[in-house]
Amino acid sequence: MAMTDLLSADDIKKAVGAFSAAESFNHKKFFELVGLKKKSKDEVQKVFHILDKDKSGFIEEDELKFVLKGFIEDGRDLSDKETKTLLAAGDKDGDGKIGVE
Ligand SMILES: [Ca+2]
Repeated sequence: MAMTDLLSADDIKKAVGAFSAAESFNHKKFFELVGLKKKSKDEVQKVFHILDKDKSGFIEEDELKFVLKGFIEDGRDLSDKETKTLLAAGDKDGDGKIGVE
């Protein structure tokens, strides 16, 4: 399954483009722009599984860094600072990775 089967290619472009500047990434705004907020839990889980490249069931720090590339091929890499912020926001139990919940 490709990301564009779940989300509109236009929305993905818009969302990734909105955070093209360094240190500008805001995951809440990104999920809203990309249309994920309107998706069902099931669809959000499918997106999660696309981003979980090694199929570990978790999104680890090295997968988060390239999270925008998971949405669109020419998405930029997140900076280490952005990756850490995003990890902290999504990592509810503090184990250094993000689960599907
Ligand atoms: Ca993983």
